[in-house]
Amino acid sequence: MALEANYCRVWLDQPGPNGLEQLLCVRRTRLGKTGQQICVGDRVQVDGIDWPQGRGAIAALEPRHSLLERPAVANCTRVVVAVALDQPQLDPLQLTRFLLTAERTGVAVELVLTKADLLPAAAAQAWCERLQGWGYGPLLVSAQQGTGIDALRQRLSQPGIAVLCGPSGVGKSSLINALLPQLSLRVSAVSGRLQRGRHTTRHVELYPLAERALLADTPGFNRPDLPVDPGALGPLFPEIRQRLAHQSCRFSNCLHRGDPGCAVGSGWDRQGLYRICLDDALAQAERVSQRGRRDDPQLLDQRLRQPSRRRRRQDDPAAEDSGPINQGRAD
Ligand SMILES: Nc1nc2c(ncn2[C@@H]2O[C@H](COP(=O)(O)OP(=O)(O)OP(=O)(O)O)[C@@H](O)[C@H]2O)c(=O)[nH]1
Ligand SMILES: [Mg+2]
Ligand SMILES: [Zn+2]
Repeated sequence: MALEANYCRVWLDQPGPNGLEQLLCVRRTRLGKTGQQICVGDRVQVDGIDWPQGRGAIAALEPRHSLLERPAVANCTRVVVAVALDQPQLDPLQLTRFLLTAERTGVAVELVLTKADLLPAAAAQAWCERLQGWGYGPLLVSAQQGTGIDALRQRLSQPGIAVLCGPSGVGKSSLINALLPQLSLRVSAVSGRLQRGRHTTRHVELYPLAERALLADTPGFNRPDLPVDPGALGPLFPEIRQRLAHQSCRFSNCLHRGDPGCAVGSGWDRQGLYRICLDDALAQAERVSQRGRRDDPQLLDQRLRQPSRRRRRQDDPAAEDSGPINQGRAD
């Protein structure tokens, strides 16, 4: 359910004596040696249980069905990307990067537009229509006014693990508070000229929303990473998937840059955003291959497989804003 310093909080399949539902568990060193990292959402086996103290030890990690890399959540069945209509302003490039991360899991992706109370209804509706063109069915919500909360509850109450992710300050924790008022999670006002969030939520945590349905609150961050392989980018855009369902490009390694014989073609809304992401992914791949040529070429393959140092530091979302690499580009 949550990782707390050296402990994992584990929800039991069946309650223990006195109806105990959760245990605070240490990780067996064996898990560490095989290099297996436990994520929130993982199914684990627990032994050495001390029922009166509510303590135990994690002995084994079960295979995962899916993994959202950042924020790290295993076995999610639905990724809900939340962005605010205003405060902070909706940035289509940033939203696209969040959607790409969500699409990479292969599970259902949903889009929620928060703070609907801050825009006139017509402007909010215009965003909905634009995002429908991207292949999503956005849900308009306002945690402040209670709009859309019942519809959101319905979407998220199916068995499984839903993850709420998105930039800091868009109101993720506020939405969970609206769904589960008894929690009263900490929220804080956006600040500065750009109305940025303040990284209020610091850890991923799962909350039971309905029978067998869990919902994760996650720390917001501003710039999700792109896939390492530029060729993997296209299929993460529903618009490209849809076009390629009817026709294929002349070359199987086509990067859909409008070359002759490309079936994706032009004139779609996110074409410019796709090109920006593609150029970033190509530049990133070039940097990796240059480093690989300088050092041991065998490292290259490994580097492609390993999460970046930046990603490994994700437990500290505040560190995220420190480097020039994180200065978001305006769309
Ligand atoms: N006007 C308006 N403000 C909202 C709404 N939902 C949340 N807010 C405000 O937005 C600010 C940020 O909300 P949080 O819930 O802390 O945002 P978050 O996405 O959890 O942020 P991080 O934990 O930093 O990722 C708070 O001041 C909330 O009161 C809404 O529907 N309308
Ligand atoms: Mg929060
Ligand atoms: Zn193509």
